Amino acid sequence: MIDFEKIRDGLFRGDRLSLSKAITLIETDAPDKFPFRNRLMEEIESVVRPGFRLAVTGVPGAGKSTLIDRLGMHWISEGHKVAVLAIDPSSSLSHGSILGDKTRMTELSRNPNAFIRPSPTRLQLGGVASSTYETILLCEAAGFDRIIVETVGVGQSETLASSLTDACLLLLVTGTGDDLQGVKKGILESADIILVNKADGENENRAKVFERELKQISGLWPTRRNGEPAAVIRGSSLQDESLEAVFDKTELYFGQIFGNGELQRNRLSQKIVWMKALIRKRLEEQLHINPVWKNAILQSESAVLSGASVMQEVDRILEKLK
Ligand SMILES: Nc1nc2c(ncn2[C@@H]2O[C@H](COP(=O)(O)OP(=O)(O)OP(=O)(O)O)[C@@H](O)[C@H]2O)c(=O)[nH]1
Ligand SMILES: [Mg+2]
Repeated sequence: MIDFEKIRDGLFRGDRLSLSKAITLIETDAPDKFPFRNRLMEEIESVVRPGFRLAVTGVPGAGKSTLIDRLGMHWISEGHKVAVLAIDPSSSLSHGSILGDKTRMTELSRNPNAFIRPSPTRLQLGGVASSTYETILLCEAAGFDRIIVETVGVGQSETLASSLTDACLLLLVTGTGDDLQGVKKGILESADIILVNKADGENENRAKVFERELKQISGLWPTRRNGEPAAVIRGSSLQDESLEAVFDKTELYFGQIFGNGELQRNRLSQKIVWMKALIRKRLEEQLHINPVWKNAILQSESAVLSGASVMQEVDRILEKLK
């Protein structure tokens, strides 16, 4: 049985175990827990806490987790509380939490002001979007004011990342197919800050060239929410001082979009995305739990097995639901 009050009160106190339980609750697929899940989100929805949400994206192995470890520790040193969520659209195919297994956030994972949650494994991409959005709200309600979403930069995940966060930091690495021909245009153009990462050792010179090339073309892309082209920088997680530029640019970007109202506007449109995702999710759930719908579908199943038209049965069911 769920001790709802205990989870909720613990969450508002900033207790990490309660936060974990709350996230597990919103990811539940057990119908008897749906009323608790819905009540929790109703109570959380109106809680507005100041904070920033950053997506960190890049191909597998680009150095996302390593960088997040450094960035997270930097933010904590400035007095913030940091939550890191991983979403991995490919894991819904392999049914494994790829990012979760490989987390390289050794310092952050030991820090009491950090909370790290690997990607949900069972959910489909659509479900991942709404549950990650809800997880962000839960983390903020628990007092985490800097949220980082780590996501692999393939296919749909950039759109997903921008529908969940305020800014997108893209990591590129030379010599891994991440040259100007190799990176998809859409991925480049959806980034607010581009970091040419692993600019160290043998890679250093190539990274400099790549940074220059990116700077030359970034002015041709649509401007970002701060009214400027994407910022292009280079750095290495092995050299702390080179990450100052990442820290500064991120802070600057947050300040700019907060100041010009774009952050607030973007969050409002995210609410609409969330609402639509929830409508789809709740309708789908109703198909499985509402006795009237379940029966109607069962009846149509046997009708089709006895030769009735699928199209007519679907129309008949939808008619009933009007
Ligand atoms: N030389 C160098 N290696 C780095 C740097 N950052 C990360 N690495 C190494 O690159 C490898 C991958 O780093 P991760 O941080 O796990 O990369 P990731 O992007 O989170 O990988 P996935 O979660 O699997 O997508 C590790 O062996 C890191 O030690 C860097 O700045 N320079
Ligand atoms: Mg990682």
